[in-house]
Amino acid sequence: MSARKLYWCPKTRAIRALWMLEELGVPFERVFIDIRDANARANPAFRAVSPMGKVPAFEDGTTRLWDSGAICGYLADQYPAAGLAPAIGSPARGAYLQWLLYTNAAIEPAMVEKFSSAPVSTVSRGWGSFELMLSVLRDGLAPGPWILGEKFSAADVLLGTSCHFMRQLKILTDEPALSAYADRCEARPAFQRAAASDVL
Ligand SMILES: N[C@@H](CCC(=O)N[C@@H](CS)C(=O)NCC(=O)O)C(=O)O
Repeated sequence: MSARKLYWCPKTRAIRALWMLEELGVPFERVFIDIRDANARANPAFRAVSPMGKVPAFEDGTTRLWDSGAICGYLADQYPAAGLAPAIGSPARGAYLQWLLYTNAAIEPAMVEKFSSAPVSTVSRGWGSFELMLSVLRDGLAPGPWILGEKFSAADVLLGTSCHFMRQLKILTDEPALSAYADRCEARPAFQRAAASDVL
């Protein structure tokens, strides 16, 4: 039994945590939670780690996290030797944090907007608009190959899964640069191991 437990359900945002753990090669126990089953979501051990009853959630000894961005950021910092986060105090740290948070702060709300017919008010919406979110991401990735340049980081785990999901949802059309980025992310052996094991 590992001190590290990942509460997971296939084909969900939990693949971000899976991919990250594959990048690090850290052992962990995987606990399946069927998010479509109210009884499974009510499991007290799960709810103690994930108050919103959502996956992924991650337990590491007494540390408990229940957001994919927080989990990836935490793991990158816990295992600095893997080099998946610029060190605190390094000039790249700011850009890293910016992009690490971009998925949950802007990409996901913008994806919801894309699927809804609500009128857009770019002033009051933290994510601007779907088009604005995409253009900022496109510009950020222009130097490439990764969001911080030559160095792959935990921010790419977040952004890469977002591009992967947007492609699956067919809302990443006519975006050759973002598509090529998604290809690069999906070609990483750790992503492939995570995707291959993202099944029951
Ligand atoms: N911001 C959270 C969102 C997690 C989330 O909404 N997960 C979905 C699956 S992709 C879930 O568990 N839904 C179950 C429910 O809300 O009942 C994260 O990024 O981890």
